[in-house]
Amino acid sequence: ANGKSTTATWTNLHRPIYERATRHPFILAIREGTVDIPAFKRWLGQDYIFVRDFVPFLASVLLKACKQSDDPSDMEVILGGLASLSDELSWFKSEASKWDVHLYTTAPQKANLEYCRFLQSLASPEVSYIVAVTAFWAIETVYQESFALCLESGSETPAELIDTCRRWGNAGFGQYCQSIQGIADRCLEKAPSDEVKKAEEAFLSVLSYEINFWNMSCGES
Ligand code: HMH
Repeated sequence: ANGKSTTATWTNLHRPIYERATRHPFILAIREGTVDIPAFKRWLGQDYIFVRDFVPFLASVLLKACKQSDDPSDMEVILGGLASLSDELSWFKSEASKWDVHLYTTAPQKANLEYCRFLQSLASPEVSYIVAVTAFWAIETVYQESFALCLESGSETPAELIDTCRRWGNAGFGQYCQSIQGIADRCLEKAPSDEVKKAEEAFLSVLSYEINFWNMSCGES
């Protein structure tokens, strides 16, 4: 061992793709105050659909934790995350009405459907807790890092987008991501090498789905 956690090692090893996911042109445009508002509205409508599908995924992670985790505090972290999605869905509804985005008539685009299908595949009982919790960590961390960037001093994020950036960029959400990372690293340390390999592949898949999701919001597809 090199003294570094597995997730930290992967983030370094796969730095270029990690940065494409966490410093995407869409996020950089928010940070620079040059974001295209129709693109932001497209992201909002699509992300609501994504978060709705994220609920059963996270429920499946919770179920795996209850059955496979050796640490009872894992369940509490995951349950807290699941519970907060209720408030998040309400937030999407009020934000959408502010921007005049019609959530119920928004159709999921291809990149979103593909990402949601990936989440569904991870929810299968055949997928281990280690793989699922690693994907969960990556999904939340991409948003945390991305939106935290828009709140850093020197950023020129438009006032009407600050609330969105705070939702995922705030310090509490950062702590939550670190808790999930701690869970993933603890599990990965004890996992057989084929499971570690699968978890690394899931991490890379999440990064690539996140990049496609941002591209979709930018209007590339
Ligand atoms: C696409 N990835 C996407 N949407 C989100 N809301 C998150 C991650 C964070 O939960």
